Order: sequence, then structure tokens, then C-alpha cells
Amino acid sequence: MKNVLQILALSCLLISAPTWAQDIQINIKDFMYSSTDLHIPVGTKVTWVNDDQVPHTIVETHKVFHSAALDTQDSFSYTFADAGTFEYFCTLHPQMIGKVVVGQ
Ligand SMILES: [Cu+2]
Repeated sequence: MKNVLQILALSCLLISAPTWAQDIQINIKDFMYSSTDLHIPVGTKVTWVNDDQVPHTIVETHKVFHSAALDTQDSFSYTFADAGTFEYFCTLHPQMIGKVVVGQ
């Protein structure tokens, strides 16, 4: 019974956790970002993971953030501390584009 109460208490904590604390992962597969129009609250950390067999990059149009070339299974993270619209692309394959919209 004590265990059940502990699990219940833990569940409540998880449910009440603020949504802004949620990290987001974007996978890169078949020359595409798995999310190309992401809407997130300020403070969200986004991590891109390269699932392709070729290198990719994540470069914001205005150089707000930019990754090195990511090899297979390499990742790059950026925490969006400011509101705004951030468009990014892969410098190796400029047809690969994505957008992150950060709210208040
Ligand atoms: Cu690429």
C-alpha cells in the first residue's frame, strides 16, 4: 500500500511538471528533419539527432545557432531562451529546411 501511494505521488509530480521543461528531439532521416514546423515555449531544449548515413548540419538562417557536421548518431542541442521564429537548414543539403517558432 505504501508503494502504491508513492507511485501515486510520483505520478502527480510528473503530471504537474511544467510543459516548458519538456525537451524535444528532432531526428534527421532520409534528408529530412522529422519536424519542420515546431512550436515550443521559451526555455525548451531541442536536440537534433542524425539517423542518416551521411553528415548533416543544423544552421539557423541568421547564425543564431549552428552545428558542426553531424555524423551518424551525432546530436546537436540548442536551448531557445528567446521568443521568435528561427528558420534553419542543412548547409550540405540546402533543400533541407526546418522552422522553430518559440512562444512566450
Ligand atoms: Cu544534410
